[in-house]
Amino acid sequence: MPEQSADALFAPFNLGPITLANRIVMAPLTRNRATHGTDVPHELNATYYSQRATAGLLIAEATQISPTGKGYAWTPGIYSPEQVAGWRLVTTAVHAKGGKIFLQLWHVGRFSHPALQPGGQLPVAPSAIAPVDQKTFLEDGTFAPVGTPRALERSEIAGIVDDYRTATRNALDAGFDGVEIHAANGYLVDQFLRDGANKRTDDYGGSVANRLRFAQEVIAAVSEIAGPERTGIRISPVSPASGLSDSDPSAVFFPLVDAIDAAGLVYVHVIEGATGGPRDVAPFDYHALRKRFRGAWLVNNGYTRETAIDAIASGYADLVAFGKPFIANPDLVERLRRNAPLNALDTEHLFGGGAQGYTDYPALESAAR
Ligand code: 8OZ
Repeated sequence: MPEQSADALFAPFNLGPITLANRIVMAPLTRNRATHGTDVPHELNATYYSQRATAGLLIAEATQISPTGKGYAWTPGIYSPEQVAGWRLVTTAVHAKGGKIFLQLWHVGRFSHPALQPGGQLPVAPSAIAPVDQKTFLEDGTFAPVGTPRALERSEIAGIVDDYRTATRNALDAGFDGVEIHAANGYLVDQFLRDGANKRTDDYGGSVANRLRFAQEVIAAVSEIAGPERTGIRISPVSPASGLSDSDPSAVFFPLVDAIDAAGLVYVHVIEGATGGPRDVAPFDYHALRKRFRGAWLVNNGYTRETAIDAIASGYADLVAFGKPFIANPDLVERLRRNAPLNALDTEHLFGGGAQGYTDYPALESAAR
């Protein structure tokens, strides 16, 4: 491939009302470094994100919209005034460096544990079906099986949709440029979509149209507050993440993307293959999916400099998200520009802890010393 086509990756992009400096996006990455006990973001988190502000867009890590939306120790929330103030530190630091940042809105559904839930209650889900052989980790640092959730009463669902609305308002108050609905990786929205996790007999389960209902209500609620032009969504059509199963992903995700298109969301963020794993885990026609959406197409999973350039230059994608490379390389954009070597990932300090393996990765100049 001629080197000049690399320019495609570094060209600005208009994402709704905001202009991104380049096509490189920092994927949302769970790091479990919020304040213990309150799930409030703090200065260290602001440093981490601002170090990476040269990304065209940062998508801040999955953030629970309510106490019941939590499934792991020390993940941040966006439902208390203290959390909003903590996130404001992050957005202010990123904006000071000229960056743009969205917040990923998260409800884990069944992927939780009573010890992480208010009042030690069971986690909630579309149906009382446990994920297969899944563990999470608790605030005492131990791992525990996620167990069987409680099926939501139909009358409870509108309250959760309302929590998305409130969380969106809070995210905007905190200074985010927009929000991403987390509909991927086996969490609550994904659980409603899949026939392996959703066995409801009311109008939220059964037919594809019914299984899409919750996602569509969340999309409507979030975009009512943020505007569709500041609302994106992340999906993972074939990822077996969190032990999720589904008999026919195309039957769900083609009409879902049609609904996202009709709602006018600004981007679809698609994880191709198994999240953080093999891209070829199951066949799926991503190009056909892409053709159904008129907005920006953001792709993710195992992209390299070469495959990212190709995805943009060929016109398949508008934006490419990088996960692990952004953890280890705060200046990933500059490294990709120069085709410079990347730092190795410190896998010991991914989840929880302090600055080590978080804000201490060297940028190019200091790496060269
Ligand atoms: C890794 C560990 C915990 C959570 C996801 C939010 O997969 C996550 C997550 C990833 O979307």
